[in-house]
Amino acid sequence: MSQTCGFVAIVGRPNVGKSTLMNRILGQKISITSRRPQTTRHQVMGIKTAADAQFIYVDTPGMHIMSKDRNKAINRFMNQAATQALRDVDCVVFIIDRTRWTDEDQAVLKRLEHVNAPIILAVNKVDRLNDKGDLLPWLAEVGARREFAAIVPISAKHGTQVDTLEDEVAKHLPESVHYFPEDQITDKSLRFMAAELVREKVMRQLGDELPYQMTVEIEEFRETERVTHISALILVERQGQKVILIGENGERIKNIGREARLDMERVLDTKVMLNLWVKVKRGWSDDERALKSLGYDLD
Ligand SMILES: Nc1nc2c(ncn2[C@@H]2O[C@H](COP(=O)(O)OP(=O)(O)OP(=O)(O)O)[C@@H](O)[C@H]2O)c(=O)[nH]1
Ligand SMILES: [Mg+2]
Repeated sequence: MSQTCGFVAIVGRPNVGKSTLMNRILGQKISITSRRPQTTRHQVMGIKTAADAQFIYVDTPGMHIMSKDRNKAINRFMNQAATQALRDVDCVVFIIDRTRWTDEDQAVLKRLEHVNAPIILAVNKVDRLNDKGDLLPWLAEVGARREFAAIVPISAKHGTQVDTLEDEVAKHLPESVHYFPEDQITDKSLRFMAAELVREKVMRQLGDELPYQMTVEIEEFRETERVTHISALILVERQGQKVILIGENGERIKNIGREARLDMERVLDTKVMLNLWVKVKRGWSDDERALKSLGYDLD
């Protein structure tokens, strides 16, 4: 009996639904999502083993065009992480948002020029298409921009046609033994996932007040028989951001903590005691050494 196994990069500009798609395929939250662009910062693997096929999906940070003031180390790191995922993959899923086509989509397409692996175009968020009649002409138009192995309209959020997309991906998995045990679903540690869940709640609860100048560091992760004790430090760039994050009478940070804890309990399948701290660390997002110590490793 022959087995297949391969790497599948999920790429696209920020906010098109890459992480939502990966979670949908895996059937659980592996990668954090939010309404704001640039939610994902690291490559995150989602591993799905179905009978003889093992799919190793790699969710990536949205590829973005860096404007001058945002040409910070953290942005370089994110673009690099996205580009690296394209090396040696067996298949690429390129996601766009409905019939919108921006300069950033164009830039992603350009980066795919040198990729030899088959590229499947996923036209996402079709549940939000106002006029379904726009779809067919658009598929023809976008399909002329390069050769795609397939074009599949999907809704990652609602699961529409995601199985069709998976079937298309399956065609490109090479014959190979499986790289991961059947029950492994990600390459990330529980510690990493705990930090990401805190970051997700911050991204979701704050409006535009908080730019992308926030990161989370886990200071303690201690599992006892019945409870997991987690202390997380939220690093921001400025005092004003700290004030916003804490909120009036600490209400906001309390909400963030409660939501993060509930998600953690689901992922860890234990009770969680979560402590959150907020600290100002000026310049962390543009300091390569600080980034490295926070787990963002530029090479
Ligand atoms: N209506 C609708 N919304 C979607 C769909 N897929 C994703 N979204 C929403 O789009 C937003 C962005 O989704 P993400 O999965 O975080 O997007 P991403 O491409 O991973 O974004 P970055 O990590 O920032 O590059 C979230 O609010 C999702 O709920 C979809 O099929 N339909
Ligand atoms: Mg993402």
